[in-house]
Amino acid sequence: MKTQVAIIGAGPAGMLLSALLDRAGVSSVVLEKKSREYVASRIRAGVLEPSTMDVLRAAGVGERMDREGHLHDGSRIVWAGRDGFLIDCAKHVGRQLMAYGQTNIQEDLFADADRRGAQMVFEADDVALHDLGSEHPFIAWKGGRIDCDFVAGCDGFHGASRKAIPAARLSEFEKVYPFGWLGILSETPPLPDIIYANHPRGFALASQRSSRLSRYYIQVPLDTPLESWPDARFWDELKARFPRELAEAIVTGPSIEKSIAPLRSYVAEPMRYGRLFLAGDAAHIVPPTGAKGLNLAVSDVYYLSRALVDFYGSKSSEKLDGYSATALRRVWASVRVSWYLTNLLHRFPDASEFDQRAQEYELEYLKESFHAQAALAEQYAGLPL
Ligand code: FAS
Ligand code: PHB
Repeated sequence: MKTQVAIIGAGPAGMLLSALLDRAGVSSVVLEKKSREYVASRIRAGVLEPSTMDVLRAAGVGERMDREGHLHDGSRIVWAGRDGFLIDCAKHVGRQLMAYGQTNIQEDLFADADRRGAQMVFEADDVALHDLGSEHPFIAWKGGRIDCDFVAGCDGFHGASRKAIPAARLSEFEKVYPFGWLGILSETPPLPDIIYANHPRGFALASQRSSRLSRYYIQVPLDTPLESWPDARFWDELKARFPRELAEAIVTGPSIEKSIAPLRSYVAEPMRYGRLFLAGDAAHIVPPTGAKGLNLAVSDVYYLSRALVDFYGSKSSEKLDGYSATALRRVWASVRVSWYLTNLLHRFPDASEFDQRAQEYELEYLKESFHAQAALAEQYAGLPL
């Protein structure tokens, strides 16, 4: 098999790259380790930055998002039993955010791929990357071989791509947080806003997937067994962390999905090795506190697709040579604000009452200061592409 770009991973980064390249006449093949059903069933992100909406529309997969997604002026932060403040992106940035689940985006990307007859290989075992330093790299797996000009490593944090880069050529920056997020999905009407809660008992988040599908999270210790959180206990703890009038408005119901995700910040530099380009979680991970993970995958793919199209269109490799530095500027901006919000909103195991007070007074300052809110809204909405 031969193609111009071999894409490893059929998550949002890989499938969006396939769509953008196809629209520009650049051929690609997507190689995915798991089954299509498995990839399509994952419950993950839920909040889209304005630039993500723009890129999805440009890729021809924004129609259902615009029809079914919910626009929000921003997300709210509450603490100390009060109604807090809105991170008002509409006011400070002039753009709204979209609540639309990554699961839906994955479905939309697969439906688009079927419509355009995209080449995808699922359940590809033992994917290995070869000759990345040459002009003729290739990918081998149990089912065959793909000869290509470029390899896009879109295979997530645990994928094969980043591991194909010699350790001496990679700088890694990591911070692991001493807690996780226990998330549930329930077929209940959500609260109207996306709300982050700082509470001495721990962080909580109220979000949504549709008018009949709610997504909630609470911070839990890292060694928490999932079975120690029956639904009733989850709902009690979630309500205990929100101000009373919000807690009373939460509609409870049976969970249809429940899982615990660890939190880490991670960046690998550079996001390129020879003819291999990393995009999305393959290159970086952020704690979901800033709703950045999926949005960064989209911005990486926007930059990488533009660089590849330039190479094939005008034979210029300038954008390819600048890809890593360009993507990393936006990556580090998102990594920093996600780290900042994680420290501001969570109760660390070794936190004292002083630490809690300091968090609450930083929140008071944010509530009172126009400039502080403008700076936070600008970062939460995501820097322009
Ligand atoms: P993905 O991990 O989505 O996709 C990578 C794909 O590569 C997968 O399908 C995988 O099977 C495949 N793959 C792996 N190894 C391979 C190999 N060797 N060969 C071939 N294929 C291989 N972000 C938010 O903004 N908000 C959230 O609430 C949120 N919650 C999350 C919860 C969990 C449990 C996880 C893991 C992530 C969460 N994220 C969240 C981040 C998430 O949305 C990612 O940022 C997003 O999926 C990144 O997309 P990709 O880079 O495509 O990576
Ligand atoms: C979600 O809806 O899953 C969500 C919302 C905001 C976040 C993280 C996750 O910061």
